[in-house]
Amino acid sequence: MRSTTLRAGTVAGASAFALLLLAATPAAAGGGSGGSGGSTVTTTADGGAGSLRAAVQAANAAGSGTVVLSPRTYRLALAGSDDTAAAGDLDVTGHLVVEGRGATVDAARLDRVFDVRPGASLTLRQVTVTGGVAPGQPSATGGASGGGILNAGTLAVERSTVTGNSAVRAGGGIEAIAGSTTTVTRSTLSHNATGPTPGNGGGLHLTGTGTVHVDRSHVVGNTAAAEGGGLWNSATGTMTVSGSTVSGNTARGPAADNGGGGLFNDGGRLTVERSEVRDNVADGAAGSGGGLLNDSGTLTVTRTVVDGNRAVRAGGGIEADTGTTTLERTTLTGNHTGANPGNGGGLHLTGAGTVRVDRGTVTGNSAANEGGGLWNSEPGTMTVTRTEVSGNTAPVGPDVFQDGAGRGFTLDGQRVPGEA
Ligand SMILES: [Ca+2]
Ligand SMILES: [Ca+2]
Repeated sequence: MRSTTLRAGTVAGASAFALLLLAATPAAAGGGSGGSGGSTVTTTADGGAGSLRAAVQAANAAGSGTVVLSPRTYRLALAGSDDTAAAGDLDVTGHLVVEGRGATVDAARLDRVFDVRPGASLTLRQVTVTGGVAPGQPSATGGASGGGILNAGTLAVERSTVTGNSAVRAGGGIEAIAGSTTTVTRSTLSHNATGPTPGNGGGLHLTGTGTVHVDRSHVVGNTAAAEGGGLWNSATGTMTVSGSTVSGNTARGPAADNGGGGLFNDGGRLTVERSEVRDNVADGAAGSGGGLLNDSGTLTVTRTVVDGNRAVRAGGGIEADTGTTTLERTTLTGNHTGANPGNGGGLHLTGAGTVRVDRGTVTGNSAANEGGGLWNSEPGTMTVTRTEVSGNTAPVGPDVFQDGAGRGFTLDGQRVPGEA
C-alpha cells in the first residue's frame, strides 16, 4: 500500500496546523483492519476537511492510522453523542496512534475527549487530554465515567498528560471497563475529579476484569468523592504501579470503608513497587487509608515510601481490611490519623485480615488515639519481621497497639499483648 508522509514545518511552531497522517490514499482507505487511513489535518477547527475529527474518522474507516499533531490546542466544538466520532468525544473504533508532539486536545466540557470502543486501540504520545466531562447515566459500561478517556479496548498513554477532566461516576481522568488493557507510561494524571455517584478513582478507575499498569508516572492532585483519589482497582482487576509517584490526591468518602486518598483496592490485586505514595488524604468523616486502602483484596507494596499521608478514622498511611496486605522493604513515615477515632498512624488493620511487614521502616507516624505506628484488630494477623518500628507517637501504644484479646500481632516472633 502506498503511504504518504506530509509533514508541515520542521520544529515546534514553525508551521501552523502541522498535522500529519501516515495514511493511505482515500481510494485505498476503508479496507478494514490492518489498513492505514485518515486524512491530513490542516486546521484546529473541529470537523470538516483537515480536522482532527476527520482524521480519526478516516482512521476508523481504514481500520488503523497514525495522526501527527503540532503543539497547538485542538478544541472540540461539535456537541452531540455518538460512537462514530461524528460529534462529541472522539470515538476510536480501529487502531489509532496519535503523535501529539505537544498538542492539547480539549473537549471544552462538551463531552469526554477520547472513547476507545471494544476491540479498538488508542496510543497517545505527547498529548495533553483536558477539559473532558463524562456524559450519560452512571453505568459499568462507561456512563458518566471517564472524563478524559473511556477505554473499553486497549489504551496506551505515553509521555502524555491527562489533566482537568471530570466524571460523576468514576474515572475522572481515565475509566477502564471490563475487558480492557490500560498502560500509562512516563505520563501524568493530574487534577482530575469524580463525584458523587459514587465518585471513585479521581485519576483512573477500573471497572470489572481488566489490567492497568502505571509505570514511571505521576498521579497528582486528583480528587474522588468517595474512594481512590488517585487510582481505584476493581474486585477482579489487576493493577500494577511501578516507579511512580502518587501524591497530593484526596478521597472524600465519609464511611469507614471509604478513603484511599492515593489508591483504593476494592478486592482485586494491586501491586505498588519502587514508588512513592506521599501527602494523600482521606478526609471524609470516617475516611480511612490516607495513602492506600486495601478492602478485602491482595495488596503488595514493595520498595516504596509511604510518607505524609493522612486519614480521619484510621490508617494514615495504609488501611487494610480482610484480605492480604504485604509490605516488603517499604517505609511508612510521617503518616497521621485523627481523631475519629484516630488509630493506626502508619498502618491499621480492620477485621480478620492478614498483614505482613518485612524489612521495612515504621517511624515518625502518629495517631490521635491508639497505635501511632501499627494497629492490629482483635481477629487480625499482623506479622512484622526485620523492621524498625520506632519514634511513632500516640496517647496509647505509641509504636504498636493490639486491640482487645487478639493474639495475632508479632514483632520478630514476640507477641504484642492485647488489652485483655
Ligand atoms: Ca462516544
Ligand atoms: Ca462521539
